[in-house]
Amino acid sequence: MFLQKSSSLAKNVAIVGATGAVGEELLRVLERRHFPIKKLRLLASSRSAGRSLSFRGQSIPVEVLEKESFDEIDIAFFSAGGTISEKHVSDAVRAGAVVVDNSSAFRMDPSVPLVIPEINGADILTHQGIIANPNCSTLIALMALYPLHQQFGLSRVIASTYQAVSGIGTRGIEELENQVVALAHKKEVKPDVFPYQIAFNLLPHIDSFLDNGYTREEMKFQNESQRIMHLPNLKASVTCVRVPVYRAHSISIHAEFENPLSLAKAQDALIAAPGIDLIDDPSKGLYPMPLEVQGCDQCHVGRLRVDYTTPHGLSFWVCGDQLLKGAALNAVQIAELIPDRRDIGR
Ligand code: 25A
Repeated sequence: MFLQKSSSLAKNVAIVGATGAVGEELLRVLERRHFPIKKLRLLASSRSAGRSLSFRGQSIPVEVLEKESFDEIDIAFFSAGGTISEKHVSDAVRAGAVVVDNSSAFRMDPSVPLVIPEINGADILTHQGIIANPNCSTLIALMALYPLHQQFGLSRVIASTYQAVSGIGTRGIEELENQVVALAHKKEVKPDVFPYQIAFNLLPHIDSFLDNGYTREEMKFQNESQRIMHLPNLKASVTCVRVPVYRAHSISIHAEFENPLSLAKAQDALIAAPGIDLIDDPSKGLYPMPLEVQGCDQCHVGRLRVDYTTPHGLSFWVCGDQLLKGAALNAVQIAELIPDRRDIGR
């Protein structure tokens, strides 16, 4: 269900991890969507001491994150990773802020809504101080899966992800850049952030391995999809792969549905859905690609075809900018829907 934007009362906003890949993108998204801000506080670790970031033509100093950083803050975006969220989100909530958390720390907490505004925006109304932003590859995949589910009733998903290095922040982007330059100069590379060389390679390993042979990242797809689409029985078997792409994720999806479907109906459902563009004319060489979707708010869907190996199956390919819809844009869209305190009598 789509919620209306909340009123345009100006808010005091904090960004934790403001100097990171998502933090800097948050600043740009807040600026271009004219998010009503009274005071903006930028927070990071002591590594960023002395830095300033530009927002709406002003230079704003970065402060070191402390327990007291959230006094008078209405909305706090957390984009510094799970460990920082686990440690500091409670400080922000205690100070009266509503937290939009980009990490995985609270995503499976039943008291915390996990939200993609185009899919389950109304869940925001149940928040108790924290709203979680979903995993980036799950989020991008669901932008296409959900309108198809509404039309045909989703029952099972098999997917492979092609995840950009930006998914682990600025250090991932720097590592790919450094390795490409080193290899171009015939120098040896030493992996630091990723377990193996990422340049000119593929790593079928994101997050840690579980007893069932899947990685944590792979299980997030099923677990988070169930919560977001309110489909507790949905099954998903996923392989997550890190690829040497800078900032857009791609997902190859085979989806099975309960009801009969046709290609034309599936195309119509995707064309009518918010937040996605159908780019699908292979005869003209038109299909989504991570380089093309970079910098776009919309996710791109294409290579749509009926899966002839199973009844009621569709195969397709989705690309989305991981730092935008996969993180900063979705977080700001959530913040735009948070009711003002006076509206909910806090
Ligand atoms: O735990 P997770 O969920 O796996 O997340 C791990 C990291 O992935 C990024 C983000 O890294 C996060 O820290 N990330 C998380 N979700 C993401 C998503 N959806 C995502 N990236 C993409 N998509 P990042 O480098 O992009 O941003 C880190 C921000 O957090 C601030 N920070 C770190 N520790 C902090 C802290 N803030 C407060 N207290 C702390 N203890 C960090 O600020 C940055 O803003 P900074 O001042 O520490 O960082 C300035 C530069 O230093 C580099 N850096 C970051 N961590 C380290 C580091 N250098 C060396 N060692 C480190 N451990 C960054 O490159 C940054 O530019």
